[in-house]
Amino acid sequence: MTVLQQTAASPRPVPPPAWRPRTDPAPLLPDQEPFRVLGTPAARDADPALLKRLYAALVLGRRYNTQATALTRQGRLAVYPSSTGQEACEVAAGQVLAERDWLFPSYRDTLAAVSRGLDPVRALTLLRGDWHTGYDPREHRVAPLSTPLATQLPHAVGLAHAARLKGDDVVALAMVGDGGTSEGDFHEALNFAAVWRAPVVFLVQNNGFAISVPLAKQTAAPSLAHKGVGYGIPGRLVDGNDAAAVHTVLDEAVRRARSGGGPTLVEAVTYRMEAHTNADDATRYREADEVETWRGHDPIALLERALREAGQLGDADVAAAREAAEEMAAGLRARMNEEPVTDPMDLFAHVYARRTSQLREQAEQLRAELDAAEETDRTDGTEQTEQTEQTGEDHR
Ligand SMILES: Cc1ncc(C[n+]2csc(CCOP(=O)(O)OP(=O)(O)O)c2C)c(N)n1
Ligand SMILES: [Mg+2]
Repeated sequence: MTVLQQTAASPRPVPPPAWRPRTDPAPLLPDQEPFRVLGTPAARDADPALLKRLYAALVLGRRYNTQATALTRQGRLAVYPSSTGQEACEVAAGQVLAERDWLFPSYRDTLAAVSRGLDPVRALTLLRGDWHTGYDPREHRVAPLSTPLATQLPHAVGLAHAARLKGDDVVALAMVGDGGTSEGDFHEALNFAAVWRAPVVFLVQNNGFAISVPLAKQTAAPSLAHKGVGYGIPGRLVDGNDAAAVHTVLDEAVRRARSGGGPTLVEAVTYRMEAHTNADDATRYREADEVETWRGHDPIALLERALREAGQLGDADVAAAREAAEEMAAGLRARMNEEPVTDPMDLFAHVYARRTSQLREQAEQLRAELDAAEETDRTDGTEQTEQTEQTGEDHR
């Protein structure tokens, strides 16, 4: 019995015509296999200058990841969620947007923000635990690196929708992990984006894990790209380690959004090569063989091989990319080794436009404690000097 027959025979009111699907779901369905460019005939059509730019950015990005991880071991960085192995997604996301567009990264997407032009040290301020976001989001149009999962997605939709209402030509690209697609915010963001036809692109980096939870325990969906279909959003599946493919798919999605075509959900299939962060031990929940298999699908090696085979990259280019990466890493080390100047009172800055009574009270309490500590230091210092003068002792 169809719904119509059912309603005709029953005393229930006939639903309005809008119950019918308004969109043919077929074109929304993602391809069965992730889209690839490198090693396929599509590589012949790719712009060699773009591919070389992506290659240099990948080499730089990998070095950024290894350097930031080293800084956690040296106690210079509290935590670093590395994107090693995911650089193709990071770099493509960082470079595909126009200057007027907005990027909404998660905590793992520092590299995307840096690829978009953000200062590498400022990008790490939050992860060093020094200050709030660490950078002015308006400078490069990069929203704060979001630690609460998926909360950046409704923000991206709101910004994109507001921009369109104002007549501004702005696209928002929002990044989220596979685990983040189980969050309510993910679903709310997709629904609003679709209903409003907001100029937004969702990039899901499916890196196989949400900390220790593998994808198979996270979802029973055919793919994460399929999750768009229920909202009327087309899903695209792409090889997340193929920088040329990720850039192509994101570029198409950005163009579509810009021309009023609405949102796209892109799932990039990739792999988290390192532990979740430096605070995690991935050997407790996954096999070394799996990691080795993915090492054979390394985003830098894939692009380097394709470019070399096409005669578009030589030893000198590779050496230049590596040299630039070492230079960046040396600069990052030097600057991260400087002692940061912080004011504990900044804890209360930029939380609310107008401070709540509780926050005012807490700020006053902290101010009093800091003043008292300063006073103790000062009197201790004076007593120490007086003692030294009296006894002639020097406690160095
Ligand atoms: C709302 C919320 N719930 C839980 C957490 C704790 N948490 C931090 S990272 C993480 C896993 C996220 O996995 P995924 O979305 O796949 O991103 P990935 O770390 O793999 O990039 C969880 C559960 C959080 N940060 N925010
Ligand atoms: Mg993940």
